[in-house]
Amino acid sequence: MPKKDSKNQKKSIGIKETLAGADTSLMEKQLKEQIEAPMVRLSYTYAMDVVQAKLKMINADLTEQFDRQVIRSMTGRIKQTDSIAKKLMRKGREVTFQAAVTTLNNIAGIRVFCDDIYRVADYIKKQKDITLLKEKDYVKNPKKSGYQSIHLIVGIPVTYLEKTKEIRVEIQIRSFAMDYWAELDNQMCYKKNAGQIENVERATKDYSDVIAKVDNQMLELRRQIEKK
Ligand code: 0O2
Repeated sequence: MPKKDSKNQKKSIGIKETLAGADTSLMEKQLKEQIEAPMVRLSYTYAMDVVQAKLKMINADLTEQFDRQVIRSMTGRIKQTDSIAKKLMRKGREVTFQAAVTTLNNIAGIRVFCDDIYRVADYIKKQKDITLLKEKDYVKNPKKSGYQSIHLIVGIPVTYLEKTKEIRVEIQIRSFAMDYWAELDNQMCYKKNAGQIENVERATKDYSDVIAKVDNQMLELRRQIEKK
């Protein structure tokens, strides 16, 4: 059975298998050396810290307004080199540092968990000290897999040795239920053959629709309570 989209091909693509003829181990080695260089990592960490600090301020603001924690929690990570290499290959790019930093939007990534995802997304977009570079609404337009989240790619200026670069950070905004779904979907992609079990694939897509429906109903309930 064909895989549902490129995300599902993740584990099946081996770095060495895909770049036939190219000196893949040398490319991987160079990518690793450059992407894991202390200043590069520090730049991504810094950009991520700035965004997380901003999100904490947004949450404080929303908490004051709505008398509850609107952002329930958040996590951040820098994408592992191995995962960067695989993603570059999935996108048909060269496995180089240059290709990674110019084409990948989520080397630095933050996940925000909340029920009122549009309110949080709108708040982030209103911030004058954060540049919004790209927005993807996978809630209004879920992926073929059933994946749902709002993605905001923001740019953070980072200055080092008098040179300023814009570092991109991907903010994924989703409910806990959507996150539970995404994790399950990921596990399905990574587990050998799991994606080929037809009922598993259909069930995950169906559950994503159920989750969206329940998320909306709960939020509607929340709004009614807040109006009182
Ligand atoms: P990981 O393991 O999370 O790091 P683009 O921004 O358009 O250049 P990109 O980044 O491929 O290209 O865009 P896309 O499709 O929006 O995917 C970005 C991230 O969203 C992915 O990062 C996943 O975290 C998540 N995602 C997208 N589609 C799916 C899906 O079908 N299932 C699950 N579980 N997550 C998904 P990475 O780097 O692919 O993976």
